[in-house]
Amino acid sequence: MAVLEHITSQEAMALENKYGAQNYHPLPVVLRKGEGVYVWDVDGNKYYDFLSAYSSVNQGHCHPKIVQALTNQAQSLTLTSRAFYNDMLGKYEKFATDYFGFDKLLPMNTGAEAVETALKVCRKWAYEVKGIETNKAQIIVCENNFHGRTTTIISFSNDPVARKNFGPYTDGFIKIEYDNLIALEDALAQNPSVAGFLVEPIQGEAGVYVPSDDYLAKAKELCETYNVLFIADEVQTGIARTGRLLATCGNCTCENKDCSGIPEVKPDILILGKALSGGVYPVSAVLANNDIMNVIRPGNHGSTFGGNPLAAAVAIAALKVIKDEKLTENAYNLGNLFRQELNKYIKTSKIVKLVRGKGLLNAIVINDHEDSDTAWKICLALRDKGLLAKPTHGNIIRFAPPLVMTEEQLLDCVSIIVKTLKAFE
Ligand code: IF1
Repeated sequence: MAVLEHITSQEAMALENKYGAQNYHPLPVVLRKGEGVYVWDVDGNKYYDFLSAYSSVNQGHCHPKIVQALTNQAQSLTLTSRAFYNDMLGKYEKFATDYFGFDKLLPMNTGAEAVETALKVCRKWAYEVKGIETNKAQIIVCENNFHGRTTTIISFSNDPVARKNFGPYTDGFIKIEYDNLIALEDALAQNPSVAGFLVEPIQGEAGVYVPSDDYLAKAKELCETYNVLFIADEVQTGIARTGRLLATCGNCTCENKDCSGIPEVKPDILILGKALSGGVYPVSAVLANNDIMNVIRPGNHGSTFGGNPLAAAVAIAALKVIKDEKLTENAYNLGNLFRQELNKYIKTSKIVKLVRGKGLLNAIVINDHEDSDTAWKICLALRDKGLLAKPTHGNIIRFAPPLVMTEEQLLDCVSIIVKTLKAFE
């Protein structure tokens, strides 16, 4: 078989199974093409994408403006490394810092790298600005967090599958319950060497767990009281996904006046990834103001690819699409509609306990124990009806379509989902 020849689903899956490391358990569907809210498999079957590459493809698959920016830039300059200046990085840094309201941006590639960067910035700030004793800085994290796959990040995960047999682990993290302000205040009061609090505004991997309305704002206040940096990991929740430009909405510039009464929170350090490129290219970033970011000096941190001109061009285009197409507002409105429609069905459902989420980051909880395979079977049935979603934690199914969906398409999807679920009652 020639490597570039058209292959069947069975062949593609067999190749990955034989030659690829087995670090994933994908839903059996082999995709070949994507456009907007749709993807197609190798046999030409069309599906609604209800995962959006874990909230990366917020702008829709292969958005023509983002792809155009990619191809234009690819024809003039792709990579210089940071040994030299390039003519795109500064433009992107100005654009993105204006867009999100911070003084400075540090460009990286993947979400995990950006989280690592934020942890390093926070620790250096702790020693050089706050005055914590060398090597004693602690960072508070939450139980059931997901921040990526590096050795330091999995050191403070409590998912045994992600962590077991990857030790020795990195020190310096204190784990507290999510959505628990008393636990946060206790940890701050008991540990004078705390440098930062790292938190997901909505816990994605934990099953789209939305905290109480005042949690983030109150947590930020506590951080201010104790002179501790509030670090928001918005890799998944950021960039319009939750019906706000950022789930913390710090200095939010979206025009959405009704944010369900949730107070705005401005993180000290903001971590972005995924949809920063619309899923076209790996682009991540850490944003902070000068009083924090200026602790980073030449040689302290870097990346061969971080800040490359291709990434810069793609990210500018991806962020423009969010505003031009009012995707924040669309996520907000369609998210409300989605939960409202699903709740009509859930009232009388025996198989689904509840739907939760914000904007177009939602999940349903299947009324079954965590290690049953019902959610997996539902996802296979959804696939057969033309909609792709993936279970998380056994009995939870995440629903996160591209934000370019129309109301008509969303209602079509609700009807597919409800019909499928009814067959499992
Ligand atoms: C995988 C979940 C999503 C993230 C937050 C950092 C990162 C992620 C809040 C790291 C990445 C991904 C990675 C993906 C599964 C996935 C995920 F199910 F695990 F929770 F999105 F929902 N911070 N999340 O969610 O970003 O280094 O991957 O670019 O397969 O591991 P990355």
